[in-house]
Amino acid sequence: MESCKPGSIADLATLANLDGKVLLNELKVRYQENNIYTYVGDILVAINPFRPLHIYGDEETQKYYLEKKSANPPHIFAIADAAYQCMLGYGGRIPQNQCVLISGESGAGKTESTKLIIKQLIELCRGNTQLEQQILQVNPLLEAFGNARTTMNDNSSRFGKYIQLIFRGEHVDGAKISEYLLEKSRVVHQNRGEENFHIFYYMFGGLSAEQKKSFNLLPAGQQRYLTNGADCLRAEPTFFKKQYEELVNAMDLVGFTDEEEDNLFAIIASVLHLGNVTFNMDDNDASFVEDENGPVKMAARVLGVSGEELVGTLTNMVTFTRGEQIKRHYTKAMAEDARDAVSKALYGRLFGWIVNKINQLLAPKEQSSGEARQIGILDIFGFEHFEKNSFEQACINLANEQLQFFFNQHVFKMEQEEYVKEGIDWKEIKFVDNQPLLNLFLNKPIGILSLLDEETHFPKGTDQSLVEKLNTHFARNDNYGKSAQSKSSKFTINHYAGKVTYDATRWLDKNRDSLPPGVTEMLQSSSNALVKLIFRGQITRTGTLALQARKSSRTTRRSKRPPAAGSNDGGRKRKQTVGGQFKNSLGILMERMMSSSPIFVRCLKPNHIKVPGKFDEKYINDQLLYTGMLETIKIRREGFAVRPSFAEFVEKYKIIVCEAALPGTKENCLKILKASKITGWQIGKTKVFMKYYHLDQLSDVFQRMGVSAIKIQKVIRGFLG
Ligand code: AOV
Ligand code: MG
Repeated sequence: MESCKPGSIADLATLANLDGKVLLNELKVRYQENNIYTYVGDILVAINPFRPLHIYGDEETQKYYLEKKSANPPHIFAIADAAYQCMLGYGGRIPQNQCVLISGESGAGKTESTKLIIKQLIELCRGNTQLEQQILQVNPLLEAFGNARTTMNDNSSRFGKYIQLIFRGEHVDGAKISEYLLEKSRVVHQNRGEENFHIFYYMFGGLSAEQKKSFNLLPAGQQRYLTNGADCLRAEPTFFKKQYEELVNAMDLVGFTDEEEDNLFAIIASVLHLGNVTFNMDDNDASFVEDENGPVKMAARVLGVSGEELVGTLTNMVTFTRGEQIKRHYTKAMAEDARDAVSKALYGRLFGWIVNKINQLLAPKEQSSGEARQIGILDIFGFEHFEKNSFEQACINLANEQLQFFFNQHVFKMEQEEYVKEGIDWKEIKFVDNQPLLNLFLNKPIGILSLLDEETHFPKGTDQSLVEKLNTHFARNDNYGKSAQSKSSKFTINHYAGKVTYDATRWLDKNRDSLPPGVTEMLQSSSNALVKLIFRGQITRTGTLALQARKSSRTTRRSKRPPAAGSNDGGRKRKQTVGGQFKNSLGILMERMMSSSPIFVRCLKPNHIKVPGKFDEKYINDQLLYTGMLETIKIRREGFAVRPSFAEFVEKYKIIVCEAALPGTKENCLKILKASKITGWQIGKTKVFMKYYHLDQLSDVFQRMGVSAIKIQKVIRGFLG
């Protein structure tokens, strides 16, 4: 074990004296020397530098090219290299699908890490194909539509994504993106100091005067959807223009047509017009559009629908009672909700369509031969804790709980179970199990999401009655805290990464995510081909297009809000709730992860204020604590990262005892281990348990025996990863 000056240890699992202080100091010194990457055995820790570091150029690309991990300092490129080599089954290993799981709170550097991994993976393939260039453009494209400035991160991902790169042999053959829960509510409302999705600002920076005119766009400062979060708009026209140009370039490269791009910008423009539509009420509380020749007309024109029809669907609904047609007017608040629901649906479906389109354009070629392997990269929205936390934050934080759970399962649970099963001498390493948190959210029928669904479907359910139910059911749950005030819409959850107080206002609506009646039919008849397309079918979370049955405009439901299309028709199947869908997609994601070999990257955020050079010890220490870093280091130090079966071990190391044909038995393993003079290993019932550093030590033994270095590399690689 090493014991050198602080900051010199590339792998924390080799630390001689391990405690929280030593760990923190080690990371601090390294960070101050711009060494943002550190290993914990096979796990990479990355601390956000918040400044461009020149460590991702050609030189590094070459350095981390089919190398042994210990050959170079820790680096995100080494993770790409390891994933690539393991996927291909370098050195006689069994080729296996890989997934890189990147965790960390909002602004810690997950998305940047994802992009760097993809960049290096493409370098490793070296096919120089059009497909590779397309894949590199996917991230900037998605970020324009799916990222936004928040108080925690200037380029915050407002959706989760799992990118699968599909390989045939050494070359990439296609890519597939799965997206999780775009935060659509941001389109119509942003909290103080936050922005709408980047695309809105890029558009104002980049569209020509004629284009803006053709969409009848008012200046950005007069767009209600862009001005409700910030006191004034960020004035960075050159930056936005550059971003716009890059986006259009990316869309062209990936394969979007000019017509598709035009239609797409028309939809964005229509959302802005909708945002400017205002309502008033007559003496009977019936709403009407304030200026029928104003924004609503523009919205209708750009959307390719009739202005009258749009006004109608925003302000009233038509019901049939005993064959008679009855018009029911919305109140002002209901009309505003209807307007925002249409905007969110337009944007959300547009995003779904973009992902779907990318998947079509980058799909693996069907005629490809050979078996396909994958490397998946998971980049979700990081743990969030704002002043105000709503349904979106609850889902985001649940996803983070799930990922932490998976990490625990893999690093602590499964590994230690194997030690017990194999009967080796092992002292259990404890870890904080967050299963109770997952149960609190996911249990049926008494979990937050189930109770939310129940309340959503219950005719008399309200946000308030939901909170009351939660308070009753979880009164004795240590991870749940009800508000001290009675009749409060707030409650607190004690997440693995800290306490978050949520406000349940509008949760039922958000979970229902319904459109006012008539909207779908209206948009299906649009003269904009893209509007027509995205409302023709239901774009599902997995990016597939499933045709939706046409809904009747009949409605019998009594509600103060515009009733849900599809949830109002008695015998027909209920529309799945947002929470329910999210739960399903998390489940699918976990299955995918379980069936591949995981590689973990832990991103840490050095300070709250997003500045370079500031290592906030307390803040980092909190993150080290809640991610279980000390325990992780301990298990990597004391555990046995390399666990070949007897047969595998004998096959690879029999040269040490100078025998060409040797059966893979326990006795023969012991014979080789003793001959090699390495110490610290254990032998189980079916496997040899070795430390990761034994690989290098065995390599030295080979060297002493005069076996050529190349050959050693090949043999040793068999156990790496
Ligand atoms: P996140 O993905 O983890 O947050 P990002 O990857 O967007 O965080 O990183 C936030 C910002 O930190 C970036 O926009 C960069 O300015 C900076 N940054 C991160 N990594 C690096 C790096 N390796 N080198 C230089 N700058 C970096 V969120 O999406 O909000 O959870 O949901
Ligand atoms: Mg991100």
